Amino acid sequence: MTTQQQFKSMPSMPELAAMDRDLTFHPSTAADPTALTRTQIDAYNREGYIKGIPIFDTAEIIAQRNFFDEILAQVLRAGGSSYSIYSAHLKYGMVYDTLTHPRIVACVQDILGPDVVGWAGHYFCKLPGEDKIVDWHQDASYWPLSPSKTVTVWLAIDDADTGNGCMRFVAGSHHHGHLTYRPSEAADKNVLSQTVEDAEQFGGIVDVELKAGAISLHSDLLLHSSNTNLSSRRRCGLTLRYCTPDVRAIPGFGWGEEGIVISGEDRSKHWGNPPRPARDFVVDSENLTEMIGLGSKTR
Ligand SMILES: O=C(O)CCC(=O)C(=O)O
Repeated sequence: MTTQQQFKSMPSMPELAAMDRDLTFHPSTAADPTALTRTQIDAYNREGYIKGIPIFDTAEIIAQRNFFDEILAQVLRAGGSSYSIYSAHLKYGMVYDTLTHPRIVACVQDILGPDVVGWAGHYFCKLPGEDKIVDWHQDASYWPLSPSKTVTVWLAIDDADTGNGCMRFVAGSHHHGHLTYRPSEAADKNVLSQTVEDAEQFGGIVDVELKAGAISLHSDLLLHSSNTNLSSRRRCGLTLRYCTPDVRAIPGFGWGEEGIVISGEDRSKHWGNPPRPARDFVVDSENLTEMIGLGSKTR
């Protein structure tokens, strides 16, 4: 990766509104699951999520955490925010390896089928005592992708619970299509930019407490959020995003270029399939500012 490396940009709200996107839920039709149970897949289709799947053992998640501690320290030293480490699968070999990790991909294949593109790795790290929230939103609402078939794996780097701002899901809300939102205001203290009001009208709210090393999976149409972290403990999650190769990235924002064909085939060669980055801990200071997207709102 050179200093000329460009990462994807976020479409504005008017640009998103002008896009012709299919934002309806596409249930999993995968047959013969190997990692998940049929009951879990049925729950994903019905509720829009699955939670509490152990992936990494203690030694493995400590290695993940040590790695993240290092890059977070670099980013904070450079003036970045703990939410600004996005497109991380293109920046760090460790994140590429996590995105393509067989135990995680097996769960994703049980939902999406054998052809899988991994298109993002983004850390959402709530520092201790932080008053920011992630307001109620649907991921697909932000993304220049159609149809809405992305599954997010949220990997707990730290233990996540109601005390430090774990994820919250509205069960079944993915069946309501694209929900109306308003632009968030400064008073909302939202890390992102969209706010869906009165989330509870779309279903029951579920706190997604996870032990470090475990994952949840959620549909890109599921309404979700997370509260402040007023505890003295950090809460970091690595979001890994996956879709089937028939999903199209609307041109002009660099999203198609970032997708890795992890398994099966991308017959139309729509996705860029970039190579594994060599870099791990050492980030040269010249391009750190660009890598962490200082000043730009990320998603
Ligand atoms: O980690 C969080 O608090 C929010 C993550 C999120 O919004 C997502 O995974 O789509």
